[in-house]
Amino acid sequence: MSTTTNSPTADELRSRAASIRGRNLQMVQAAGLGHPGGDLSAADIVTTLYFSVLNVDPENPEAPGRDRYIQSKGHASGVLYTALAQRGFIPEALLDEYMAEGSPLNGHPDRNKVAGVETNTGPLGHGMPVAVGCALAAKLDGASWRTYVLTGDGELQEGSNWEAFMSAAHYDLDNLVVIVDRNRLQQGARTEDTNGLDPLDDKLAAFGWAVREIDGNSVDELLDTFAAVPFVPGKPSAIIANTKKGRGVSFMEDRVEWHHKVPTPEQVEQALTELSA
Ligand SMILES: Cc1ncc(C[n+]2csc(CCOP(=O)(O)OP(=O)(O)O)c2C)c(N)n1
Ligand SMILES: [Mg+2]
Repeated sequence: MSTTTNSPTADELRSRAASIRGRNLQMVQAAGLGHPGGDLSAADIVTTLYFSVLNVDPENPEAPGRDRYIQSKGHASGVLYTALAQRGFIPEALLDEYMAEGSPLNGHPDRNKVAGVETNTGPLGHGMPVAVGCALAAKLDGASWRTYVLTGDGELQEGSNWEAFMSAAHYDLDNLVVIVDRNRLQQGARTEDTNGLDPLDDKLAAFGWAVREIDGNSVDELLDTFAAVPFVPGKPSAIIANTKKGRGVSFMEDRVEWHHKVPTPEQVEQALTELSA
């Protein structure tokens, strides 16, 4: 099985992330729907995973030995589909049909419709439990593939995550990595004003995870951190990825309304100019 892509440099990954952000925003604008803020906060994480970390093969998306990437924050389907298209899992032209009637590119990813989508997500709080099941299955099989799961931070207010965190440590799942997109915003509010998560590192450590906190919009830090997995042998690895919602576009960054606001064509043009600078 091929891994990814001739080991791109950090600069190539940054260019790739900018390209994914731009195409993602065009897609949201054309659809008139989407979650651009959470797409853009996660763009560096998703790009680094698909283009440098995950052992996946677009020619054989269900290869048994592949790594599993589960995007629990399924509302950020825009960044997932754009990455899958640029990585060769789905035709790039399909992005023009994002959320159109009858399109396989639903607002929430569907594994039965889109090659490379590992599990259906969208209702928050479901990715972590599924990821624990995947990682436990690999361990029971003696297989070497890993499971990576991306959650939102507001999403961690769902109790199912904490049951999953607990069982991952119980089963010593050091083949499991959670990346928390810690953009500090959820739908309509800041996380710490809604149901605070801090100190998140201490909470995850208390649940038995090895934790690292990084700049989740830094490709360099992401590369270093993924290379260090498992952080502690025998423990699942948690990456608290401090990001900005709307990252890369000045008028979107850290603005709560861009959770699901749709840019105008003029705003997309401005965004593309900023992203290519
Ligand atoms: C169980 C459930 N409740 C509510 C929603 C509606 N919803 C979609 S996104 C979102 C906010 C998610 O915030 P966060 O996890 O921080 O995501 P991000 O900031 O990365 O977009 C909510 C409440 C949902 N999808 N699922
Ligand atoms: Mg958030």
